[in-house]
Amino acid sequence: MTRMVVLTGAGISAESGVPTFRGADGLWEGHRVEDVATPEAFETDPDTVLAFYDARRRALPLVEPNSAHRALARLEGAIGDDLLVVTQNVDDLHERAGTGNLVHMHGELLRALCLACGARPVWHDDLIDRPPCPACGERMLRPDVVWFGEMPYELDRIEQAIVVCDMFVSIGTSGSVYPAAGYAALAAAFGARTVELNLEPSDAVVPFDEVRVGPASRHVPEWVEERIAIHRP
Ligand code: BV8
Repeated sequence: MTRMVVLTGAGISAESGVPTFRGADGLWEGHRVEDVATPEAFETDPDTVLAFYDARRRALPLVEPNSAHRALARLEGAIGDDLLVVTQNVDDLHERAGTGNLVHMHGELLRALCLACGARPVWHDDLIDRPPCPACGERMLRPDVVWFGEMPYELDRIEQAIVVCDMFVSIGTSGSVYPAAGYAALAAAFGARTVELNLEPSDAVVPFDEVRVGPASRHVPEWVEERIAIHRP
């Protein structure tokens, strides 16, 4: 069986209506990334940061998974534990499409992180009013999202899957943020075939073996159907 790791970025959610980080104006919903996605920003201006994430969390129920998310869930249905999806996205569209083997390496909009006790409760409401932590009662909750300069989640699990995979597929990411941006080169170094499905080719350090340029809603279902046909007994 072909063991696969799929890395997704903001581009897979773009057609669901979730803005990517590097939109036309290079801003992220009117903000510079440094002003809303760093511990320093949270330290100096917590209300701006909390309001930014509250707005994104509130927008989530208004968007739906698209055909690319659903295709990856179908692929997991076909090959099970031979597929691991690693997402840089903090939305819940992979889960809502049915993907189960999933790592949110940059955290989740629908979780909070308590700075007093470390609890990571599922969280759907605003944080701007400093609600109490369900575990300890302290009013020190922040978004459970990995900011720049912070350690991403489950790096060992991700790297262990990459070094043994036969195929690494990068979908909808500019490959601009590390350590995720180094994963295709790591997979290639361990002999995997690397594939990129992206609206435009990313400037990868190590070129992908195969690149399909265009929207995820077209390329991901096509590629998944090809993979399922190969696996069909
Ligand atoms: C860390 C959560 C210590 C926030 C995000 C070397 C090694 C390690 C670290 C570094 C390093 N060099 C520099 C660093 C530091 C830094 C970094 O990489 N900086 C960059 C700017 C150079 N990295 C960190 O701080 C990370 N932590 O380093 O810890 C460490 C040290 C050593 C080893 C391990 C750890 C933490 C970074 C996490 C920051 N948090 N997100 C939130 O969401 O609110 S980052 C955020 O931007 C995303 O999660 C993603 O990771 C990143 C890039 O976004 P993309 O998903 O790629 O989206 P983007 O808009 O850029 O591109 C969209 C793409 O989709 C485009 O290519 C477009 O063409 C395509 N597209 C658009 N529409 C479609 C489409 N494709 C298909 N179909 C479409 N319809």
